[in-house]
Amino acid sequence: MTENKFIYQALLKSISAKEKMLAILIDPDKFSIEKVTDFIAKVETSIATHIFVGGSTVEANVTGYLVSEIKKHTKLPIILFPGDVTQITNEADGMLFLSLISGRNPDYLISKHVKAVSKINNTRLEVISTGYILIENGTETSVERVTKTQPMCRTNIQKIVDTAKAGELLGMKLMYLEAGSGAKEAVSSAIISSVKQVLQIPLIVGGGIKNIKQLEDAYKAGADLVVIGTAFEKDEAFFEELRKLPRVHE
Ligand code: 1GP
Repeated sequence: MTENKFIYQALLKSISAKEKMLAILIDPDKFSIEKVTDFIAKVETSIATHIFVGGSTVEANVTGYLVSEIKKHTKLPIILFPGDVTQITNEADGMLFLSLISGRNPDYLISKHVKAVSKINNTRLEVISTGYILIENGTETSVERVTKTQPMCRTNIQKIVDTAKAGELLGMKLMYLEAGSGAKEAVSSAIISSVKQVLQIPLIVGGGIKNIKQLEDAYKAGADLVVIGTAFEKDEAFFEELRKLPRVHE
């Protein structure tokens, strides 16, 4: 395994230039491969800066093929956002090495990571240690079901802040506030801004963001990178709106 830090360095550079980032999440389980060319052409003309690939339940070997097809059509960094060890593939550029620090299931805090090492050793992926915090959104999410963990209470902001800070103190390089795919309520601005105030590391926010207003609100509250998946699966016209947004935010 080689040590490369291009993706992370570029992320830090964008943050210092006050550029906000947007990752389009492609869930191999919900995405039909025939759509790749058209879909990525739209991603390319939007303000998207990254492509994330992953899902809670994905059949083994599907991810590698999908990533290689996506790669034929874009130079954007493709980053794995794996729900499981089976989703790790050398076809991607990087991987979020997620530890579900909102939960107390040792499998998702460390066990799966140990199992992943032999696979990662055979890749050139840039592996980025990421604290993953699931926040309640009004309905049960697949992350909850699959990981058998409770999300954090959205009104206990201090606990969410302390959890994020604990992750940073443990050496995590990114923090991801997650409301869950298709969430009814996205992570609130109050949570985002409170967490942002205590963190030095970049902040990712995702789950339930469906329109420009919510995207702008997340950026204003302090999200450095926003992840959107479901809104594009449902309505690719959303890409059109994204062409109008400026990349630089004060
Ligand atoms: C899910 O945060 C991501 O893990 C994106 O959520 O699908 O609701 O955009 P959506």
